[in-house]
Amino acid sequence: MRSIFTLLFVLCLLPSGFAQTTSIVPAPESVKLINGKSLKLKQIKYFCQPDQEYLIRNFISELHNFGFNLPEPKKSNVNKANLIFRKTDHITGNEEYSLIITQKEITLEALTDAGLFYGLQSLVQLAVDGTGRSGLHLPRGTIQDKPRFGWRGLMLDESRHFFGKEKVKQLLDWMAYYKLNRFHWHLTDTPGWRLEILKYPKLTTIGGKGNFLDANAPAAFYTQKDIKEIIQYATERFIEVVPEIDMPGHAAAANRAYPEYSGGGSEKYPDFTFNPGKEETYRFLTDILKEVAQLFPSKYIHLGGDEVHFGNQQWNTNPEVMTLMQKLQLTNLQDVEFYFIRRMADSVNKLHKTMIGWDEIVTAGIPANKCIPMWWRQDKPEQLNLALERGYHTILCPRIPLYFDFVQSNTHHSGRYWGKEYAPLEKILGFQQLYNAPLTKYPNLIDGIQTNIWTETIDTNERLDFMTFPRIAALAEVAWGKNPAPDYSEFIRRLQPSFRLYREKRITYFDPEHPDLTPEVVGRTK
Ligand code: TNX
Repeated sequence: MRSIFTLLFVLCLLPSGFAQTTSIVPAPESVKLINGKSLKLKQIKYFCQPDQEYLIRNFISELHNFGFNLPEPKKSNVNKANLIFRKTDHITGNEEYSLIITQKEITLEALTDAGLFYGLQSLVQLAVDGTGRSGLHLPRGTIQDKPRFGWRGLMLDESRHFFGKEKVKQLLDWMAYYKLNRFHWHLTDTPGWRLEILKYPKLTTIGGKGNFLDANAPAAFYTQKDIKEIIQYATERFIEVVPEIDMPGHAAAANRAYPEYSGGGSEKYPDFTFNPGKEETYRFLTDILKEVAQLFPSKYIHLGGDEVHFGNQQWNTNPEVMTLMQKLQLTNLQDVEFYFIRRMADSVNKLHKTMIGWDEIVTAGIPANKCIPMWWRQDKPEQLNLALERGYHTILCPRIPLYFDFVQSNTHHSGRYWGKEYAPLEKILGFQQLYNAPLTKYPNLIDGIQTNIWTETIDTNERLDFMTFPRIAALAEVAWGKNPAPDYSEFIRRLQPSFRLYREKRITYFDPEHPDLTPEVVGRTK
């Protein structure tokens, strides 16, 4: 029945001709618009199941947030409604939706609430691009849409600098606007431990002090209550929050609080590691992970595992590590590192979660179904190949072009370069070309892509904005969209409504078309 209606509808469209494009970012899979009169709504009259009314409420509050003037939405019967939700199993993808806008009403169909949510996000974007803010002006037509990748992530490092709840919520709002769905939260590292652990309060009272630029900054961290609030906020936006507790390296903040578990460091990175030779270390860390597992509903816990060689030299002379090596016949420090990681992966498993780690873990000997590596070292393609050959589901977050602490224009001086390489918008849009070989050879193992926003050089909200916007939109374009080569100037055209919103919301974004109008927001250095 439905397909006959769809067919009739499509036939009706034909004579009037199509305008194919909207400004939606990321670009939907298929858009067919009809020229001519748009749909104008002064008030939303909705028809949906009671357990989906929250979606309408959130939709309206998002529109209010963007300055739309709309009265309270009204529940109606299906004949009088102008916004109709239908859950249907004709649609099979978890995040897929179909949107039909006629002269009278909007019909939104999806299999899941997530799909309905993404359909509403597209509506918000259409409204933002329409005329005025009193009521909604929407073009007529149909949109069929589903994401390319299931994992569309953004990582924020709040150890180097702490931004706090309000900024995180704002980032989550924008993630939702662009249909990103994983917030990876880097909560522990050398400058500060940012997550309250009830069993070990010194982690935050002592470990929470300081940041990358100022070791004496007052303690800044999230209480467990704050964390629950953020998770709730993210969940309403269909974003999963994945915590990272970095180990055995990047552990100096924890070691300041509980030196008894420190495995030492190097001259440049003092107290960088936990002590892998001590049973008590595993108990300590497992206790921490128990609280983390209870607090975060995500089925993943990220254990880091990166750059251990920066500061594990003291393991060589540590009697406990030497005893461990003898007992287990481990021949070098990397064996010790991997032993540590396997044990902690087991701990995560016993908590009924799956471990994620940086790409160093690929050779640690963890079974393929028990962890997910994130490939970040673009200069080590062999590490990605190993991961895929060994059957690991993998997430791609190569520094070039997905590290937003790298500059986005070669006129910029604050932030990282890799030799002469950096991370401009065009490179992000060209992600498929850059990594075509693994993407085409292992489409079923690459679960998605993500940006990592490391914050050694990002010390203010303004600079965080400057490094994030509009690159976040380009990330979404390649994470959700199926076009293997989005056209740069067409993308810039589609970004115009975003730029308008950024200005209204006082986001200090970088305008790649007018670099002279947006002077570099620089970070302080040590
Ligand atoms: C490498 S990416 C790191 C981080 C730094 C980042 C700066 C990774 C797993 N480790 O600790 O913040 O480079 O770009």
